[in-house]
Amino acid sequence: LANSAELPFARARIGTFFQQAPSLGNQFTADVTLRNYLRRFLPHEIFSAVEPDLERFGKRVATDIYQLGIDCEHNQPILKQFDAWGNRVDEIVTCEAWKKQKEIAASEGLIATAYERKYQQWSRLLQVVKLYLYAPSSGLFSCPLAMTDGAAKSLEAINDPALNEHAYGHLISRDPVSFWTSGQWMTERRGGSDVGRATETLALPQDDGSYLLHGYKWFTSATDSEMALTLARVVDKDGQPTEGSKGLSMFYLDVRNQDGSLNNIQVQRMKDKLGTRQLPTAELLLDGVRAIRVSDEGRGVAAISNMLTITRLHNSVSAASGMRRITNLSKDFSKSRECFGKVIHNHPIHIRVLANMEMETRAATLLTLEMARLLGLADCGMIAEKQQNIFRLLTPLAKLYTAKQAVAVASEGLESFGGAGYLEDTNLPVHLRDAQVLPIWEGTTNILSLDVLRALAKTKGAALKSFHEDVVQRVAMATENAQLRDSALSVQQASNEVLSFAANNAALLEFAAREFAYSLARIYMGMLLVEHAAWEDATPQDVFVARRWCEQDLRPVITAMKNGNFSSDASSEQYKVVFEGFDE
Ligand code: UCC
Ligand code: FAD
Repeated sequence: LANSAELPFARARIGTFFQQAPSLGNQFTADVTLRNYLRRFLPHEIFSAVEPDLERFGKRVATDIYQLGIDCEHNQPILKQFDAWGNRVDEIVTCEAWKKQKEIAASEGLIATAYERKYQQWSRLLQVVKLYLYAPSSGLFSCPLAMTDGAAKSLEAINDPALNEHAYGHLISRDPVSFWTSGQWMTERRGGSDVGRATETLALPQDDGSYLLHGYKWFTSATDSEMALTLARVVDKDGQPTEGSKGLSMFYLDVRNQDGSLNNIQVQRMKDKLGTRQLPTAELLLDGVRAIRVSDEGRGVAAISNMLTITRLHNSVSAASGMRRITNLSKDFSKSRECFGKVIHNHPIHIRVLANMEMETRAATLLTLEMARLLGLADCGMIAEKQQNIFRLLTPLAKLYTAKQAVAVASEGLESFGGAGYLEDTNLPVHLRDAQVLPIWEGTTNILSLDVLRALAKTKGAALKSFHEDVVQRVAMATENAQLRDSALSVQQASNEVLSFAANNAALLEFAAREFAYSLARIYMGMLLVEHAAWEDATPQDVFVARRWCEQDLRPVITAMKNGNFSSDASSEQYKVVFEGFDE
């Protein structure tokens, strides 16, 4: 090059090559699994009626709402504790994008859709589909929506005329001005898992039938909400509370008084979190908060479990849709980035990575949609006892398993971008930081594994029996299909093995609870994938995914259940492994 102006680094200084940022297409039309699930289950006229709205929304979540979500991450909430004159104000300052998300949530009917029941038992599924499209672009506004939905479901069940008028109508409103969100304040300093022992908050009865709450709530997310449901211990006439779970009752409270001042709540500080930084999470001192008891005395845990059922479903929605989002971004990037003379989607091992992400996403999506379908039946009083048992069992299974998948897929997704996946200004690391909360809040993996055992105990084993019958029956048709026969049989076999493990090892189930829960989750997902692949309009890819899942993901189940490493000896051996040399 004779002329220095022609040298690539002379003028541009940094060279001429730039990477192409990944872009998002319509998140509804591109999602074959989601669309086909709806086509498979929804009555044709309902699918036709809702499809245009879902297509429109699928575009929005990839454009204006996506941008708002990014803005929420860049403009995180802060706590303004004092005004310029020294007055304690405890104002949680949120950004415009966060406020806009609230308006969108109302006008898009993200809560209302489930409660208006315009499409009867399908209404819940349609709500969940919109939430699924929305969550990854929501800037974590999905969190207040989860709790709002849980509160709406609880208040709907309580059906108190005064509360219906005062609060329920706001929770299910489509009017952005009147729409409220709710908090769910359970966790205290002494522990978030063992709520029964940890809750110190006292409820002092008042002459008018209300209560004043005194306590300290250690984690409260979406603290900018208008209302909350919480737990506290009613003190008796001698001023004594009842200890343990049976002393807890559930309370409704307004966060603010009518004049806008806080309802004797002090926001002590904001949590400094790894992720979910878009979302205000605070510690609250309750210093005489006026509240209404909305459960029978001592039935607080049972009452708030109805809320947990909904928020745990939302957790699965966020997990599945988070996987969908990072997978879509990774796919797009794989079509532009070149390495070793090829665009990376042409490297077989890279396509295998993407295929694994896609398969995990499909399995999580089917399980989540299935949960929504069952909940829709329950909402409308149409659920059979057997399905109710299955739903009870699937709630912890879906939450715990999809949350773990979401972390793994987000991590793989970041790696698929190489170094760019680690850079904050690509807006990619947030996927991993936000995914990591999914196995922690709404019950950790251990707690939910134990909840699976609770569900079995509560139904005297009927839940597991119903689960097994459902699995066996729903893949039965696929045993007639040459391509799916082996997969169907291996799902049935895995279910048999797990059932027999449970029957023969009752004393060891607590130690084995995680493997037991993972096994059940993988079996149910395997069944759903096989059933989906056996559908008349299934694609060859559906068949491939079902077969791959049954070949690879069921095998560890059978091995773990068969090799009997859950004896009490194994437990004490593992204790020794953990603490070898540690205490010296
Ligand atoms: O983390 C939180 C909010 C985060 C932000 C929102 C995110 C939403 C996701 C959105 C994604 C973007 S709120 C805090 C969440 N905290 C938890 O999940 C608590 C975890 N701990 C547990 O789940 C424990 O298992 C406890 C607290 C339920 C255990 O309490 P107990 O008192 O030891 O439980 P018991 O004695 O076994 O059960 C008491 C009653 C029983 O009813 P009866 O007396 O009729 O037999 C149980 O059957 O409660 C019933 N029960 C349940 N019912 C207990 N768990 C359940 C359940 N899961 N479903 C139905
Ligand atoms: P612990 O209960 O102390 O658990 C510690 C470890 O012990 C865990 O790994 C757990 O699995 C294990 N463990 C406990 N018991 C057992 C057992 N019996 N067997 C085996 N293992 C066990 N809470 C709210 O109420 N409202 C909110 O809005 C809210 N928002 C949150 C937001 C964020 C970002 C986070 C991170 C948390 C939030 N939480 C909220 C709290 C959350 O629900 C709790 O952190 C969670 O339930 C765990 O409680 P903990 O932190 O006290 O852990």
